[in-house]
Amino acid sequence: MNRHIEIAKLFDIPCEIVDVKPMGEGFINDTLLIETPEGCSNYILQRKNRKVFPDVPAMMENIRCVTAHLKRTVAENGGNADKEVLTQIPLRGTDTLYHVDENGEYWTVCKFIEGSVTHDRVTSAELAFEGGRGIGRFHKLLGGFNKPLHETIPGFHNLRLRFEQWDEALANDVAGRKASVAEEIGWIEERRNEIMAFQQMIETGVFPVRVTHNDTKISNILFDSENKALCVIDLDTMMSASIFNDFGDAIRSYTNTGAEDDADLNRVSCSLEYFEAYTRGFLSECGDMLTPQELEWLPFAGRFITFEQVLRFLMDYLNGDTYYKIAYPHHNLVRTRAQFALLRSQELQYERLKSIVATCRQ
Ligand code: ADP
Ligand code: GN1
Ligand code: MG
Repeated sequence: MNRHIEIAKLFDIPCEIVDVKPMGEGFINDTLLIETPEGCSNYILQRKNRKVFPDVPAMMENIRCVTAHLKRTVAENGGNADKEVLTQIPLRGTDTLYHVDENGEYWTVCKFIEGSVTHDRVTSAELAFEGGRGIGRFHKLLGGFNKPLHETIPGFHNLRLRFEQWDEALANDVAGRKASVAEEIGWIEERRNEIMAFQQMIETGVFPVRVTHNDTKISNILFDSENKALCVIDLDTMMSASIFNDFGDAIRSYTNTGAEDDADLNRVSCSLEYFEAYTRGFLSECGDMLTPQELEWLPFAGRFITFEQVLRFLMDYLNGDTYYKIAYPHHNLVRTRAQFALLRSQELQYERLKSIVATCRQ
């Protein structure tokens, strides 16, 4: 029997399992579809990336607490908790949300949300608005959540830590690629002070610590068949941090007129139309709960997280491509350049971004 079917059968799935097939486009985990007969729900099987998530049990505990809270609040607000919130499935006869195989690999199962679609990029302002509304609503629903979460990837969006890793990568130059990317290294170094000044503000408590998703790119939200935001997925990186991680990563993803790894840099830019649409959608749901300081710094969030992504892709290239899945040899360098083009576009249009946020606040 297919080994994935055997693993799927360990979970509390109340139907026959017909097949398990690869699906999804994530860079981190392996995602498979568990097919069941007509009339039964399908499921998602995931092998969680142990290198990226050193403590999968703690991560699944975070997901258990967050989804329980979301299901309660969605139901209280008259929504459909089954479609709007991920349902994790435990191992048969237990409440354990993961299986560890003979190689020490971690596996999890959640319900497949039928009728949903995902997008890799924005194709209309309406879609950007909906994405913003979906993430804004997610924050609104989590507003009353006050359980401490495990920090499953320490310092995930902490640029102080990222610069420490960066300095180490440069010093070690393990893949021998440093000399060939001198210009790209300059992009990072020229911005170190400005980025660290913002990091310092975060550390000194100018902004509240919230429950954040930390990976709000467009492929991590399901839309319904009419492209209305349905369910936020990929909850692996849920932790306590600042709102800028979620707004910023979404801006990085939703405003890009090109692909995240576009080889044609002429296609890459920050669309003001999509920026405005996303911001409107986001603030329509959670604008009321943000502080004046958070609102003031929202326009910088996209630059902060896009900068971080340039650094992380280039660092992975310097480290010999050990973190992100790559599709071809210099993929991480292509990603670096494409994300830098997006960062430059945000920098050049920064005054416009600020005035758009100011207008959307009214
Ligand atoms: P990764 O961490 O590798 O990005 P994700 O959890 O984001 O993995 O899943 C990868 C893709 O699988 C998603 O972008 C989405 O298309 C699909 N997917 C994941 N979970 C579900 C679900 N519960 N229902 C429907 N599709 C899903
Ligand atoms: C990864 O898991 P996925 O594909 O949704 C990464 C994000 C990056 C993103 C870039 C845990 O997201 O931080 O922003 O790729 N996730 C992790 O596309 O590192
Ligand atoms: Mg994902």
